[in-house]
Amino acid sequence: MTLPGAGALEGVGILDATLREGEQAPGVYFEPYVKAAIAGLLDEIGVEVIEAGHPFVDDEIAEAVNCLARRGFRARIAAHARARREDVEAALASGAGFLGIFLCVSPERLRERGLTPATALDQVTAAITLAKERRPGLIVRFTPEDAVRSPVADVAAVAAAAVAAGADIISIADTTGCMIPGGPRSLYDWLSRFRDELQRRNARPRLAVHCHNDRGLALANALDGLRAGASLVDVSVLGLGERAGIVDLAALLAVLVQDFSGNGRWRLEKVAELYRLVSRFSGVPIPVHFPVMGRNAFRHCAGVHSQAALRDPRHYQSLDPAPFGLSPEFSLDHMSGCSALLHALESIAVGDLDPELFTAVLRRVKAIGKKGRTVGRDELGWIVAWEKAQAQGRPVLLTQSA
Ligand code: HCA
Ligand code: CU
Repeated sequence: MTLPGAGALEGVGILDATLREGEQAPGVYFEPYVKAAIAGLLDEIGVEVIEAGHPFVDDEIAEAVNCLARRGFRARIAAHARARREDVEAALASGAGFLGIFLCVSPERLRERGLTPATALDQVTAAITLAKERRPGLIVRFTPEDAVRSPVADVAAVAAAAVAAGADIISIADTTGCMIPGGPRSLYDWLSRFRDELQRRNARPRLAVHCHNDRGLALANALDGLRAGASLVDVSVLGLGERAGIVDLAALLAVLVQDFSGNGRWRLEKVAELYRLVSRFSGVPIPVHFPVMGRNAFRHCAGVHSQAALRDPRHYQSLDPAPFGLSPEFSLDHMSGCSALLHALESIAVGDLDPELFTAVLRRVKAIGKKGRTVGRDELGWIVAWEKAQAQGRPVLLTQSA
């Protein structure tokens, strides 16, 4: 039941990209005032960076980035930009304190755009130099897009030039979610080789990882990235983003706090409110079985599970819901046994039922469960009243309490 500790990860920060990558999920758009509300909660939770949008794309996005940048948050507000003068100008005008510049340096993409590794390097260097000259205090991140499908040495050459031009952070993007921990395409291996290549070029930037979830491995890959020395992880609420999205904020928080001694660094009790807000305004429901924030994430069902988890939830939980302001729950359906029913009856203040009545209630709960739904606390009260009246041969008043 106990898990060996995974060790501490000092200085690991979170970059939340819900407002930028999340808005790239089909049909998702947050009004500027919704962005302000989301950013406010992210700041309270304690993320290090809030990636707020790509100002060059749209005036309303630029305005929203500008408003957030002036809010005086503890978190840095980041603007996204291609490695182009016009994008960098728009990002600088937004007042963001963090600039993320991206360019794909894979041979195929360079060829397609008529670029060579040398011209790409010049383009990145020019964009960073412009940004740093105008705003020396700006934190600049360079992301070689689709880095992991590009030769390590090519990426390192451009990244080292970016660092020489003033980039503070290099973010390694698994743009297509193709990496596999422990497999032939491991982010740990890739990043380790990349760090060596950078060191040979005397570049020691902070490293970040941006992992897409196409294979459902985004979080696992991000943890692999941390193991290889990255110290900033990109996430979004609900993992929202292009296609299958990126790393989910709540799941990463749960792991960092409970498995990597990150306790006290983030205000987890605010996370549920943030998820409700983002789900409502993105129109994307939270899947019931979603880790941490799903309706069923800490809900026990089968009789054997409920019986043991009622004695001690840790028998069937490796995560503690309490820091998120949540607690274990026990569902009532066709799988339920005596323990779950007793617990539910206690929770609606129904005292001891005689054995026949108890059996009748349980039978009915199971019958409802077989119709494919759970029995709520209010419904349980009505069932008890109904079965009691049946047993006493009198009519039931459905408003009467048990
Ligand atoms: C994009 C691609 C990107 C960039 C990440 C970054 C990716 O939508 O622009 O700039 O850090 O996955 O590579 O999200
Ligand atoms: Cu992305």
